[in-house]
Amino acid sequence: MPSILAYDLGASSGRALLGRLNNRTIEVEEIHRFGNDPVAIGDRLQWDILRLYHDIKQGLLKAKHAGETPSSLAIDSWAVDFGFIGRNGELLGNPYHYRDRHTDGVMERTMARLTPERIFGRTGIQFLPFNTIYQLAALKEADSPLLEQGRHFLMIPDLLRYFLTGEMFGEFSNASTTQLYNPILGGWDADLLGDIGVSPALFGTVVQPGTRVGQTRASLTEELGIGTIPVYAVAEHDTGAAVAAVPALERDFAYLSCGTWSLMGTEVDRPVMGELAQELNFTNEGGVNGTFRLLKNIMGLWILQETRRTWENAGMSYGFPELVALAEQAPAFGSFIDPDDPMFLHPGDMPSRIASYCANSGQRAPQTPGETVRCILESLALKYRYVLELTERLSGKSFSGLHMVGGGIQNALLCQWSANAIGKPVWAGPVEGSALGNLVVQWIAQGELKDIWEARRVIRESFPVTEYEPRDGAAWEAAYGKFRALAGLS
Ligand code: ADP
Ligand code: LRH
Repeated sequence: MPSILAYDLGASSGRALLGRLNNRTIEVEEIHRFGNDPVAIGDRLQWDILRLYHDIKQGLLKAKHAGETPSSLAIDSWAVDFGFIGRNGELLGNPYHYRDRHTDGVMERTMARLTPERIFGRTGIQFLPFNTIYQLAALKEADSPLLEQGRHFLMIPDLLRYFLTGEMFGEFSNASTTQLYNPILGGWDADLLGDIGVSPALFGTVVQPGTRVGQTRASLTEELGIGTIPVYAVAEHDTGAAVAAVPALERDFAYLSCGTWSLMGTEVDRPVMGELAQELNFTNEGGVNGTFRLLKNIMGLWILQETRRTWENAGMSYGFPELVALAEQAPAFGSFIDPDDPMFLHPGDMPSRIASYCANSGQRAPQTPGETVRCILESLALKYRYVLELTERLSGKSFSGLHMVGGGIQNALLCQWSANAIGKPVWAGPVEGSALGNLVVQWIAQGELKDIWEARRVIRESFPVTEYEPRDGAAWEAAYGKFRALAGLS
């Protein structure tokens, strides 16, 4: 059985997985893992896009050295970010990181001018300050040469795919995250683009997940000494890929894609675009098979990543397992933060920000690394409960437990505390949700798997799922009340 190749690029790291479908069992081999470190230059924070392309080529070389000739490949990545191609076919500038401060205040100004009803009513997408629409509006306000000289807008996976194939296509799941894609009209929203003064001519064809969109170009195959490989568009939004891989056997399931971000919600057949969805700031991101992800972003393990980086810069180096062990030894329910407070969005000294949050809310600030990490993880688990309750309210569904996928499930303490907080079981697995979702969409496109439900069954049979039963109900119930009051969550 030939192998296929999936590249999954998260905001903190990327990996290349070779997958093989053997008698309804998926076998995977991670052939390349690489850091994805953004680079700050002056006031700007940018992605090192050429390094990411270099690592994609490294994945192809490692496959070759392992004696593998993948019969197809696809890329998924984090959402919302993009680059422009100029009239000579070359990339103009380095793509900005969505945490760059050039969008500060832009969402508020754009909402005031266009009205939230118009933006949400045309897209069904939640208001996040870094959505592509506000990044483009920021470039417009700053009179960026990119908008004058750009000829084609490509999102990150589309851009890397363009480097590989020379072909330019957008993809539905990732396009939906821009807040410029209209799911009712089924295309880019030219009126919204007009509202922010950006030409719709920059935006090209959007294909559905599972479309073949070219093959590796001759210059690349010659450079690497490999054969030509067909290239697919999958659910190129990593969260879309992760949800495709949730090993749920029932239709109405709740998921938490747990990595740099925590994305929690449920899958729906049609976008939920009413007043309540807008008021609760839920989103309807495009998925596979015409489905939508009704979900909410939660700031996630980003806060822990930045905490770790802050300590590392100060000469204290901790691995994630070590931080989890310190948290476990610290006293329970010392202090809480609302992880989604905007003060935690941008890179920086998270331990100090947590201390300020606690001071401002009349709490004792965590004093030790263990107390700090415990505060982050308990607060996340409590926020999961809050968002799960909102998801039930909005969708009218009732969930018997929560599926968790992604790198964050290696943190067994977080999984257990999530179960405790929601008072329901957590089913954790698989870790490499996005890469697996990427693989199965390629197999569906090639007729190797029937549809997404067969894919989920095969994933369920191929990878272990760890069940965490809820514990300490009364203590977590009391903590939830305190957390909600502190965070002002009615
Ligand atoms: P992304 O794809 O968004 O870059 P991942 O899905 O790779 O993120 O998840 C990264 C997160 O997983 C880290 O922030 C960290 O909190 C957690 N993590 C990774 N490895 C471990 C580990 N061995 N123990 C506990 N947590 C871990
Ligand atoms: C997770 C993710 C998330 C987006 C964010 C920008 O990696 O794609 O779904 O909101 O990055």
